[in-house]
Amino acid sequence: MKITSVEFIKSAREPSQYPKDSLPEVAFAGRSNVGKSSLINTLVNRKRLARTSTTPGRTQLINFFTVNDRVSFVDLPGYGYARVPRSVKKEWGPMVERYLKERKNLRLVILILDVRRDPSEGDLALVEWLRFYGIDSIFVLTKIDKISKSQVNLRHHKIGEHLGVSDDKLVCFSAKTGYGKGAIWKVIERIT
Ligand SMILES: Nc1nc2c(ncn2[C@@H]2O[C@H](COP(=O)(O)OP(=O)(O)O)[C@@H](O)[C@H]2O)c(=O)[nH]1
Ligand SMILES: [Mg+2]
Repeated sequence: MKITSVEFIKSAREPSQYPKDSLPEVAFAGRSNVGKSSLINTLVNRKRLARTSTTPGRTQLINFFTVNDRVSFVDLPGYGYARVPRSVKKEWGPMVERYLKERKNLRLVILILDVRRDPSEGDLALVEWLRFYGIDSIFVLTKIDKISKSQVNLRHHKIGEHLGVSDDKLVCFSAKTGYGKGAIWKVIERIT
């Protein structure tokens, strides 16, 4: 998709604060510091739309963006960062689950994983919710520039098995090289 406009709409904690529009929504989820902001920025060709890594784990709100007045990107709060206060951690689960459960606009969840790491507890909790609520999803294995091609292939296979998802749901990506950007847009375009 050729990007003509990207607009930050608002931050929200609960459904009454979500935008009132009916644009199809793609939500991005992942452990803090996994590269979620970098992925969003790469997809929309912006350097600093979604804030990259200042204090990981601090974004604890749901952030809504509109792309080309045609699709909304939703940046869900990251999880699993040790230095986040307990009160904030406790809020994460209900806030995210409620969004997944109640948001009518939601069409696709993109769960981002570090290609070098095994899925965390938070990742697995999300996978459970996605299955339970029957939400369409794909999994992006990011930071592939950090390991060799043969290692990427091994990890791709291993993570697929761990999550119990088929290969076509796992997309390799690098924010550094842009690899995988086209494949992810293809999936997004299908739902817009
Ligand atoms: N080498 C490499 N570094 C990345 C990639 N994606 C993100 N990073 C780095 O990982 C750190 C966390 O990225 P960020 O996008 O802020 O993660 P977030 O907390 O999930 O939003 C930053 O230092 C990024 O520059 C990638 O594909 N390759
Ligand atoms: Mg971020």
